[in-house]
Amino acid sequence: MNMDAFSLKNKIAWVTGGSYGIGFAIAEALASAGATIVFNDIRQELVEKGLAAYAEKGIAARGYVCDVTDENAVQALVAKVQKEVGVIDILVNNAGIIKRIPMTEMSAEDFRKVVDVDLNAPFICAKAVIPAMIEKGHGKIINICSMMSELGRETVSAYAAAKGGLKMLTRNICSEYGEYNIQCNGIGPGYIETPQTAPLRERQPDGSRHPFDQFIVAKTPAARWGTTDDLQGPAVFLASDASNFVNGHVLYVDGGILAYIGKQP
Ligand code: NAP
Ligand code: GCO
Repeated sequence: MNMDAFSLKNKIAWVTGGSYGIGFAIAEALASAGATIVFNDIRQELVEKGLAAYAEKGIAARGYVCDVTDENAVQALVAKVQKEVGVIDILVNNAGIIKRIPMTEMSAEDFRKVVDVDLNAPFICAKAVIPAMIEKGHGKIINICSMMSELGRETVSAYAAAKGGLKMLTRNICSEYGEYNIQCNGIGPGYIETPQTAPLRERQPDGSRHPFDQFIVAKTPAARWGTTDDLQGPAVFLASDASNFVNGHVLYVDGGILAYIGKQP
C-alpha cells in the first residue's frame, strides 16, 4: 500500500471553532499531514489566541471571526477563503457548545442555542462547502459527534438531541453526495480532557477526584480520560484518500466506553 494515501499535501482544511481544544488538535494533525489550515472562532481575541498557538507549532494557519450559526457569515467566510486561500477540500465541523441543565429546568431558548451550534451550524457549513467540492470532484466532511450521539445522560438533553441528529446528518450527506466523491463521516470522541469537560473533572474541596471523573474512568476500558492527541490519527485517516471508501460512518474514539457495560462496583 502507498502510504501517500494518508497525505494531505495541497489540501485546504477548515476547522470550525479551531482556536483550542479538540479543533486545534485536529487542525494540528491535519497540518502535520500537509494540509493548509483555516479556522474560525466566534471572537477576535480567540482567533488571535488561536493564531499564536498555531504559530508556536510552526503552522501558518488562517483565522477568521465567524459565528457558524450565521448562514450569511458562513457563506461570506467560504467565499473569502476561496478567494484568499483556495477551495476548501476538508471541512471539520468541530465548533460546539453544551449546557448541562435538567431538561424540565432548561428553557426552550437554551435548548435551541445548543441545537443551533451543534446541529444547525454543521448543516450550514456543509451546505456552504459542498458545491465547490462537487465542482472540484472530491471533498471530505468530518462531523464531531459524541458519546451522546448514541447514549443519553442526565442534564444533556439538548446536546444529546443535537449530537444524535448530527450522526444522522452525517449519514444523509453521505447518501446525498457520495456519488460526487464526497465522504462525510463522524468522529465520536469519548470523554476528552478539554475546557468543555473541565467542570466534570474538578477536584473536590477535600482534594478527592470529581465523582463524574471516577465514574468515567470506571466506565472506560482504557481506564482513563481521552486526550485531544487520541483524536489526531483518526482525523487524518478520515480527511485523507485512505478513507475514500468510508462514508456515513461515525468512528468512536472512546477508549472502549461504548463496548463496555461497566466495572462491577
Ligand atoms: P470547547 O473546548 O468548548 O471548544 C469549542 C470551540 O467551539 C471553542 O473554540 C468555541 O469558541 C467554539 N464555538 C462555540 N460556538 C461557536 C460558534 N457559534 N461559532 C464559532 N465557534 C464556536 O469544546 P471541545 O471539548 O474542544 O469540543 C469540540 C467539539 O467536540 C464540540 O463539538 C464538542 O461537542 C465535541 N466533543 C467534545 C468532547 C469532550 O469530551 N471534550 C467529547 C465528544 C465531543 P468559544 O470559546 O468562543 O465558545
Ligand atoms: C457530558 C460531557 C460529554 C462530552 C462528550 C462525550 O457532560 O456528558 O460533556 O457530553 O462532552 O460529548 O462524548
